[in-house]
Amino acid sequence: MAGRLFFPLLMLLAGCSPVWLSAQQMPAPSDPDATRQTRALFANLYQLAGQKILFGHQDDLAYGVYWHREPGRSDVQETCGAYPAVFGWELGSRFGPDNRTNIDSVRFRDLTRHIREAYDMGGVNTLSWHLDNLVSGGNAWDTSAAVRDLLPGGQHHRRLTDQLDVLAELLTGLKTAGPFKKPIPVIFRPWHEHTGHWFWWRAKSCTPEEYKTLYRFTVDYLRKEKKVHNVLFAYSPDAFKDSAHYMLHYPGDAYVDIFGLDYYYRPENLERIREDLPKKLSIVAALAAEHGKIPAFTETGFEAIPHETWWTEMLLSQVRSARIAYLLVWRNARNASKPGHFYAPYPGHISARDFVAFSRSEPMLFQDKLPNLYKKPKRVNSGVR
Ligand code: BMA
Repeated sequence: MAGRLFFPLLMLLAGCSPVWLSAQQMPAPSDPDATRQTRALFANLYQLAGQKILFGHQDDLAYGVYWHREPGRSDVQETCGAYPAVFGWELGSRFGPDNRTNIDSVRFRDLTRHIREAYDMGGVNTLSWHLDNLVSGGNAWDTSAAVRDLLPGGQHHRRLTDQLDVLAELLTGLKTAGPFKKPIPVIFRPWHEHTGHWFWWRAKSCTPEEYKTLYRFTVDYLRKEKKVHNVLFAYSPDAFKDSAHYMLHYPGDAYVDIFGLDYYYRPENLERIREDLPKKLSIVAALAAEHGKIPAFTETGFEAIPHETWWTEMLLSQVRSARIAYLLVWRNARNASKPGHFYAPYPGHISARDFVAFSRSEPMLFQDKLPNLYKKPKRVNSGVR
């Protein structure tokens, strides 16, 4: 007991105050029925934010710039010797009886296998959803109005529940190997980047109330109708002006676990992002703290990484003091399918050496050094570095 009090006291005096939280004070997932491992994942990510930053990569195990479907391969691992700690996967474009692959040609059966592999490695899985415009029949980038018609009472509501039915099956089917077959926890990030102008659920194509209803309906349907309890939900706007703008479409504390941000580096924004990114991440972290949620940099990257030292001199220097649990860079599309569309290096790439330094830098955490994220932490601090 004396030791437990002494250490925090010492840290306080040293000016770096990890405030230990009791079980009652510890924020919990938004789902009161979340599985034990999902609760543990929430607690661990909550506590890690501000101490370490987990590195994530979209589709890491499925393909790389120069390979496709080769077990054990990963551009990240082959470049720096460690797999990512967070694995992003995509669900779009639309589930259907004849559709066995997602929008990026990953077979659903491979996707669920990779989720299991990532879990077995101790990693975190996060799912994005570039769902087709279910009203027009176009893809996710068809911005014609659709949200209202898909809500309860809307003329195409059924099209949404049909998709959610398949998604629920996929989510409840994610089970650990071995005799106990426990549900594998995942982060689900629906209706992302709504402050951008490119998806049909964008701010311009529906009202804030309609967006919130869409988000809440998605969560409620999965939880209440389909008994899905292995999911943490992420809210991830793209660019935003200020806290009020960030919160304008927020569905509420009962629906969200992770406060995210999607923000990319582009040749034309390098000057602006230098100051803007730390500011935005600190707003996200402050709001997350206020609401007892996990702050994260849910999508980022610099397409083709055209600067040799981008990882340490730009990305790391701009996130190093941010309180975020993880950051995720986007996919490494195969050169044969979409040349130049990659966000992590591969061996021989001009930024490979710098990526190694980044991977070994103090705040970054890759799969090889992960603590057990699926076991309740013994004691939880507030995540102050
Ligand atoms: C986009 C691009 C597309 C891809 C989509 C969904 O950012 O990478 O090529 O189909 O994400 O993963």
